[in-house]
Amino acid sequence: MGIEDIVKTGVAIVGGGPAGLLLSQRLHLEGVDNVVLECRSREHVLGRVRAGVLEWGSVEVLRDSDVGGRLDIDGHEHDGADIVWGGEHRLTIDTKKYADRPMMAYGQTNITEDLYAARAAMGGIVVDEAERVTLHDIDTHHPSVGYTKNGDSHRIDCVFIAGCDGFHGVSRQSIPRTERREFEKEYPFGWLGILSETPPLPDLIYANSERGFALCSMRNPMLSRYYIQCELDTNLDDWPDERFWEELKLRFPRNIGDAIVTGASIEKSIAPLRSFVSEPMSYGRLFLAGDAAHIVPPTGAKGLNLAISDVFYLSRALVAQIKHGDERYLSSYSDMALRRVWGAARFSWWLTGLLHRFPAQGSFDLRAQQQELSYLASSDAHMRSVCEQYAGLPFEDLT
Ligand code: RFL
Ligand code: PHB
Repeated sequence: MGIEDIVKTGVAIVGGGPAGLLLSQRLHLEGVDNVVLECRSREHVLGRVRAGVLEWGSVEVLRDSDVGGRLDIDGHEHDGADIVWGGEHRLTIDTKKYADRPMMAYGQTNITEDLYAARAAMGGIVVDEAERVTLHDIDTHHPSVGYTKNGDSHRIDCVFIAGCDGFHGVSRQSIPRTERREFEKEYPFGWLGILSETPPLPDLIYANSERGFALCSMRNPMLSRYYIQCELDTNLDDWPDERFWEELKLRFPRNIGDAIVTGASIEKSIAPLRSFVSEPMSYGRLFLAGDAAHIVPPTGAKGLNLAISDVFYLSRALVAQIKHGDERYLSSYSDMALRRVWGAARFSWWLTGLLHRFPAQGSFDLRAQQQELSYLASSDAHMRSVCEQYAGLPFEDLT
């Protein structure tokens, strides 16, 4: 099949998740033309239930990208999160008090909807159901991206390519294996999550329990999100709603369990936990952002926030290069983004270790885990450090 259609643009963006759409929006606002290629249908992308916790820095980036309208009305500002353990103890990761900034509960599904609406309102080009996406000549001055749609072949000639296509995308794989260093850790458990149209608890609460980790979270006053640690080979069919609610309640102290309002689930899924970082985050004219370059276990609520900070750095760098011929930001993009990525990767790994039950955990490990929670509850110094990281590390500029 011959090439039927060639489009020229400044930045070809592979992936229409939060990273790709936000980059498109920020570039457009700065007058840099771009095209987004998404392999799935709009319905599929908007049907995914994922993150729910935003750092304040992320809220500010979204506002600055003209997509803060609904977030400011429907988002729920809160002071952090609680941790319960040992069936009776409770502490608060009070980011407002210790890090001077609150957190925001606002679903990734809503952010994606807001971004799609903003792109459409501004006439942005987002091609969905783009098949067989391939990257070409990424280490030259004339890169391109090919794809097919409805059986027709297309090519986008561009100045730069942004790989925002998530962990399973093609962008990272297009960097020669010898040019990549990958750091990976798989955890021996997953999270079984449900969404239900029930009022959430007023606080976001993580539980370290002898039955395994659990989490009560929220989306809006009539939408709750709950998770329990599960075996990797868990079958969803074995977890009807009644069994989920019963197990969830058992992992919290009695008074909290009793306060959970149960109801029919509207979504139920299992996510394996993994830590992964691929370095560097750029190769030639290709720049990676979000899950395409790194994955964190959800315990620290960092994945979406990292996607947003990557896009903040990358949009600034592409605009400086394309509009002002200033290459300093683009040449330091990978190093700058990776410093923040490793900060969040380490924190997420640490919090995962603190709150979960591991198969080979002996009595010593369990006592050390309990001791660290008691220490966190009693030490202002430790608490301040944890709050600084949960609230999100600051964004860097060139020195
Ligand atoms: P996405 O969201 O995976 O989007 C990538 C998009 O690229 C498309 N794609 C392709 N398009 C074209 N060609 C190809 N060859 C392509 N291959 C893939 C995909 O269809 C998709 O639309 O990555 P992005 O944009 O980097 O966003 C990252 C976030 O989605 C992710 O980090 C967060 O959801 C992680 N996460 C959380 N992050 C937080 O900051 N706070 C949280 O509270 C939080 N909770 C979570 C989470 C992730 C979870 N799961 C399911 C892993 C809770 C869970 C359970
Ligand atoms: C969520 O609301 O989905 C959520 C909250 C906190 C996390 C992970 C996920 O650490």
